[in-house]
Amino acid sequence: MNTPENLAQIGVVGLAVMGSNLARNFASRGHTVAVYNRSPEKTRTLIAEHGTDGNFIASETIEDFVASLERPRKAIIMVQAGPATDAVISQLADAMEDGDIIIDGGNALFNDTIRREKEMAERNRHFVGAGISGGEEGALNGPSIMPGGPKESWETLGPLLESIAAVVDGTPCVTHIGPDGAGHFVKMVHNGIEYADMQVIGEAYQLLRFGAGMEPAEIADVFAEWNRGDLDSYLIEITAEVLRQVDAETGKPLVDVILDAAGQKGTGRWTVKEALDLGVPVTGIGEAVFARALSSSLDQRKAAQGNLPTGALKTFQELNLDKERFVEDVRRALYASKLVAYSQGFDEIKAGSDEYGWGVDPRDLATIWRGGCIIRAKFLNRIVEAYDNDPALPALLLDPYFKGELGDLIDSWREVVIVATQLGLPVPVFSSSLSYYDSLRAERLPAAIIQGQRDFFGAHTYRRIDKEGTFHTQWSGDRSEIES
Ligand code: NBP
Repeated sequence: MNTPENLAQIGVVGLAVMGSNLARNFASRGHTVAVYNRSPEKTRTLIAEHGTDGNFIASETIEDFVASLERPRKAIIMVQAGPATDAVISQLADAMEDGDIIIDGGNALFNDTIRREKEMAERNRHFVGAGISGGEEGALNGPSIMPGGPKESWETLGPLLESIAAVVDGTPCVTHIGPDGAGHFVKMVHNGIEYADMQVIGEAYQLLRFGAGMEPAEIADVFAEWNRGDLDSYLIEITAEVLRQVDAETGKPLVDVILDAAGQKGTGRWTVKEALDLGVPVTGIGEAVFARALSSSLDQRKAAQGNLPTGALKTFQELNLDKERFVEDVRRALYASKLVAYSQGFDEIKAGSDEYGWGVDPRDLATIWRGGCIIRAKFLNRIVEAYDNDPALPALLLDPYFKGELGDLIDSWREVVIVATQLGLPVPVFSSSLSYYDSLRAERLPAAIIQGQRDFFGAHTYRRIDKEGTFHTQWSGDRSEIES
């Protein structure tokens, strides 16, 4: 029988990579942690290996697990997203009582979170969908946490989550994002931005390796150097580590023996699908998702390799490029493309927040993404400042600081896209981001032609720049214009 003194403040269900590390994190901050996993072996392993690192209460049934939690009970689910999460929610809700809090820390689709919260509210259970970023290391030492759900749950949960989150400049990387699915929506877009961030780094590598002909170890030094400037970030840092790694079996750089087919678990794809529904052009994230898909189309790539006309390509030497200058140009192109991806990601978050009535503050996100998560970067401080200066900023790119940066970056960015084309090297995010940038600032877009075509074949009408109203040209008649 559990007495109030030996009850757990928090419970974790699902003790695979993320759950076991999160449970250890809670225990290391002095909390008593209840732990449960469907197959008891994982629970036993956790207790055998780390049971003495803190106070754990291990259970082998969900009922015992729930009974070991202090009221209101708080249990974080860290199981596979989808049906497994629904199964665990249902078991927990059955064993819990009114006012208890179920937190889903997995990568759930935000629409599922909205549905689950409604279902739980009907049963007087609080449900909080919380995005957790930082992978295994973050879960153990301090992740970035994006909880949604009811504000009143945050009052109870806040201090617990703050105690395990990463901390930057004294601020924990967690805050209440907004109601129901807001937390998981924001985590989804975070992951989408992560896809774009990884891809632009990949494109920079590709240009230095197969354009400038640099070796992986030399490129690792370049990335390490970049990590001391504006691009200072976790992803740049680990890229240098990956590039330095030598394969023990072959003695080759590890990057040369890894199959170049990128995997994905779905959050990038969801970001793009949702952006399509919201009508927000997240071209950088979209190209990054498609680049992974293309890389994995191995049969198609094999059929095309050496088998399609290239046109008159040039070599790096033929282009008479200075290597040092080119490296700097590539850094600038990467930075500019990354800026576009973040600007687009924040646009999607604003559109989602408006659509679902969440009231998400973009400044909060830039703040809690500074530590713990995969896209943590020095650059996020600048985003915080941008929203401090103008909370209603129409686009991140229009912030005066970033505009100034773009003024310094733009010539190199254009040059790199031109050179990549001449070398025949793919730079989908560098080039599409530049097109997005040029589209955004264009005085006139070819959309006028599209409106003309639509009116021609489907009488879809158009608006004019010089007067109010909608108009139609009688294309199959005398081609006079009528107001419709
Ligand atoms: P996995 O996503 O690999 O899931 C494994 C866990 O789910 C095990 O504990 C397993 O129990 C449990 N599980 C399954 Br599968 N089906 C179940 C069911 N029907 N009932 C109960 N439990 C079930 O674990 P993970 O990689 O630790 O990730 C956990 C969550 O965190 C996921 O939603 C993931 O997307 C998210 N996430 C992961 C990362 C990361 O870096 N890995 C980062 C951020 C978020 P068993 O042991 O009995 O099979």
